[in-house]
Amino acid sequence: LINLTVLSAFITLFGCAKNTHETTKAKQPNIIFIMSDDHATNAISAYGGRLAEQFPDLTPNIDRLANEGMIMQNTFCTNAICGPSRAAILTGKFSHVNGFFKNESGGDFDGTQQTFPKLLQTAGYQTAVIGKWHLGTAPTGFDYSKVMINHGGQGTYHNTVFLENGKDTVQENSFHSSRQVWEDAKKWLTGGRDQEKPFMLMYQFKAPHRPWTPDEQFQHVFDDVEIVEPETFNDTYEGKVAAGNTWQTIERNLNRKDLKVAPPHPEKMTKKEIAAWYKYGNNNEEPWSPSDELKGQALKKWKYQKYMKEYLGCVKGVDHYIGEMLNYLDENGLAENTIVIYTSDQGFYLGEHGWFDKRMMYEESFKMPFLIRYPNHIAPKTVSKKLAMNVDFAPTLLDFAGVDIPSDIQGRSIKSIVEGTEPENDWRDAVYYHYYEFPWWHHVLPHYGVRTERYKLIHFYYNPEIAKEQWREKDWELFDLEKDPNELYNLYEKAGYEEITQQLKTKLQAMQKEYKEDSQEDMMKKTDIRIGRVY
Ligand code: SGN
Ligand code: CA
Repeated sequence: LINLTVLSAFITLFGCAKNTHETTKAKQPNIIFIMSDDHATNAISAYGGRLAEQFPDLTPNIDRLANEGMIMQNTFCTNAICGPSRAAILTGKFSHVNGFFKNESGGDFDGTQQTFPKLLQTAGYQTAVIGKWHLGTAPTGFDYSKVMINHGGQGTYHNTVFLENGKDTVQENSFHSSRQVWEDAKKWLTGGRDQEKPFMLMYQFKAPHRPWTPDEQFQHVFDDVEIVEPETFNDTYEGKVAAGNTWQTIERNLNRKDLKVAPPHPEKMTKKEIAAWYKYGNNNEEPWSPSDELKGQALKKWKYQKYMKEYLGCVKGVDHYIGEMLNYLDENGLAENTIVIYTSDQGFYLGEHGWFDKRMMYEESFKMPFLIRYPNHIAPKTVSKKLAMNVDFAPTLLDFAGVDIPSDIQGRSIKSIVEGTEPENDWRDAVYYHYYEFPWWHHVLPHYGVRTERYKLIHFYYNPEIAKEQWREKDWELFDLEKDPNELYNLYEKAGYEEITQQLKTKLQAMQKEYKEDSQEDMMKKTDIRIGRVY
């Protein structure tokens, strides 16, 4: 009898396992697209670098995705700023095609256009977006949405205001925004969706965005350490076109709000005075210092420490709530049939080149984290150095879901790359970039450029402060990333670089043609244009 029971249990188990395997194969995968705001690869241990060396266990949960799936080392955003990156991700199209090219005063995202969530929804997916959105218009293409709308769509770390399903305004006062987003995601996964259908959830944090405010439990993690400074902390910007004139320096442009220095007697101040207190030192005014003695390099070092401890505290929080999500998938039998992606809308400067913020086409802000896990489809611990862009995300997810990729999508699916089936030499050899928003917030001139595996060519084509409506022919930068990974030496017009410059210009023109880039006149107009929300 015992033997028979064992035998029948064995048969059931075997049969069951076989069945599960077959259904898994046929089933459309679930998708959890996790995105934070301003999280640089340099602050993820799996990517390595100085901070990973100092804190090998900085992001254990994000690292889990690298250990159980693939980490992509060369994924780039096509316009290193929030709304535009999100619009490129949703549509698979560059800013000049999807129409959302700057956060500020460039208008709002046209939600009537084709997006990958809409296409997945049509293909039978349950879709949801929870957390940061920042596209000006209400989300479209989602069965459920709960997105931050206060602070100009940026959301706040506390008392965050959300728009639920495009109609109800909900103020959440109980939790830090990262925890709130987790609570809402869990709620939707557990009781909010149709359990019979595959799902696609966009799980999107505000952190670690300015003003870098960690949740209480992560506020003091870095109190007793001195954060190591980057090699380029004191970049002189010599030979560069625009780097010397930005408003994103650690020394000059971090203000009291960023560094959490409250006025001594707020009760005696008007609202206007309090606002002025916190704004002081913003943009290019006198740098703010906590004391008369703290100036120059000492001030810069002090600000860097404060900034980094809070930034990394926010990163700890994001990582924690990614861990909660991964545990949830494990505990609910969802891990195997769910694709999990982690990325950020763009990178960020963590003191490199003396900066915070992003926008520039230099590696730290141009590069996005991109990690992807899909058990049985993507081999664990794999690393890819292939050149990918954020416009590739939409076609990739459609591809995994077995949905036809519309021909007007400009990115390419990286499915075969992550699955390791892409034939050698069949992939692109360069990526394209174009940034427009000037002068606010950080006085970074508009520029476009091309990056190959080894070189980067950037054109700062317009400077309305010098000459309105005038195309700038000569403001270029060229970097050899192999010899100069820190991008300190502009080689443009240096002897010996004529040929490579010519090749890169030819490549750039070909890409601009392929991607239907605007005319010179229209590019300049996009920088000058002032519609929609004005700062
Ligand atoms: C805010 C920040 C800027 C930041 C932009 C865009 N200032 O305006 O420092 O560059 O957002 O960021 S703040 O004092 O209001 O925080 S983005 O991630 O949304 O593109
Ligand atoms: Ca951002």
